[in-house]
Amino acid sequence: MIHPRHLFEDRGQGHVFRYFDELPPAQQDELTRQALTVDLDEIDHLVEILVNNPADSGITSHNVEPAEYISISTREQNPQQWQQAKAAGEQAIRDGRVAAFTVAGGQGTRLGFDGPKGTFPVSPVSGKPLFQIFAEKLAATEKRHQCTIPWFIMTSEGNHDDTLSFFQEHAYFGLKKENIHLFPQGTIPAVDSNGKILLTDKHLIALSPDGHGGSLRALVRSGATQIMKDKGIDILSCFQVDNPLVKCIDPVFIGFHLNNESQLSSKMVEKRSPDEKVGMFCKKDGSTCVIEYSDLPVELQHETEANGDLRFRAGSIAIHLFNRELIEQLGQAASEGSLPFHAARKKVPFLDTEGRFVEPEEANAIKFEMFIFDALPFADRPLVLETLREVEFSPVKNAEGEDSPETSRRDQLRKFARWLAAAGVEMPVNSDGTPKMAVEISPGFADSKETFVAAWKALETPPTLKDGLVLEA
Ligand code: UD2
Repeated sequence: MIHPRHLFEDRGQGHVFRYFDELPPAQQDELTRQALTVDLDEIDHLVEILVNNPADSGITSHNVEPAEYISISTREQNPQQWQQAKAAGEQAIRDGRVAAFTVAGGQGTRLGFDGPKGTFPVSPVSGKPLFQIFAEKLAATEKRHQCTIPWFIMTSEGNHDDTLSFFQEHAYFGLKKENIHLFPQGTIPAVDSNGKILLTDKHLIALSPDGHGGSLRALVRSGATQIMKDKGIDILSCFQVDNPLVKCIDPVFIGFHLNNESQLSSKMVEKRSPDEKVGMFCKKDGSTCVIEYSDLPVELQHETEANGDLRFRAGSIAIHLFNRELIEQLGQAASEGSLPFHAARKKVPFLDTEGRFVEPEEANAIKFEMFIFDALPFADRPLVLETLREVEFSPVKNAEGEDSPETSRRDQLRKFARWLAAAGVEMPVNSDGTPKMAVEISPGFADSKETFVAAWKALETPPTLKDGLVLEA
């Protein structure tokens, strides 16, 4: 076999092995192992199209319009359609056709939390971590529908071991270990502005996760799609690790997906302002897609309709249903028709030509990432369903301000207060709608307003509401 050193030299990337001869054998092995993971054809291609000849996004007011979506208002106008969707979704869940998938490979730098983000304590009273909230929601669905929901979790090289240990230490939060599948996503080297692969040490390539879009490749490579196939699972319910309000498995959404014979369905909420940093569902050259906030011209983001609503208001909350076949098709590494890469300029510490370690003050490198929503233009009959932000979206992204632990805690408490109110228990609230007492409802007790009302009414002696109460199964 040709040593990767020669392959790198042939592609003008021989500097990666500059220190090879002086390295101890273990470090030579490590560098060789890393080098073997690098697809040099792919790097050449990305450098050519994203570094040497970057094209602009090509997005103008002439080729982009808002995507169509099923408005939440149709739930009142056509309740039968929504009930029928729910029944169809529940049937698919009972038939064992659905698995869950969490993308949890991100580095979580904005939150400033040291550890995998899924281990972040997020529930408002008991401080349960995000992973536990999801596990309890999945367990509740399994119990209700007498089914098994395999759970796939994509980690990254940087957090895989810590994530696995966390699940082991907590006995998989009561789920069956054999139904939880953790696998790391792929990596890709960062390059400098001349397209040269960066080193972070004499024996280490500057590798970073290949974006949440890397999940499609990782699902195929890890054998997850094969497991799904063997179990007769054809729908994957995908969500991000940062949002405790997510309905991990939503029968209504699944029903709409099935009834529409969609290969890929997504949820949206109305953007809270033109500047909110979420991607928007659009149609570009006739295909449904998500355009990131940084790529849609600002004037389009501010456009309003006659009634004052934002024209591009369909914000992506990164909740999708994928048909297994679409993942199998798009997850073939570096195939024609696989997801495109995006380039981002970032600060990446590196080893300079003199072998000195440099921590740059300015962006010095280009990282390549795929985005999962770029599968939309490849999907047959994509569907976008509206949901309510207060019901389903309050992520933990930033240490402070919007989308922070504080706002997520507030939104969880408000949601629980609304469930209590629906059961006839009014909680005193502050002027901003936040309850004066912190009461938490665990997913094992109830995981929706309807199930809460039923569970509360079934209690022989309902507990007295007090600050710090946690309702458990
Ligand atoms: C994402 C979306 C944004 C909006 C928002 C909603 C992109 C580019 N933007 O913004 O449009 O939908 O979410 O919350 O997606 N992850 C990986 N591997 C990676 C990178 C990320 O698994 O290589 C995971 C990460 O663990 C997290 C999710 O993907 O669960 C989102 O990552 P992010 O926080 O970087 O995305 P954000 O908030 O910029």
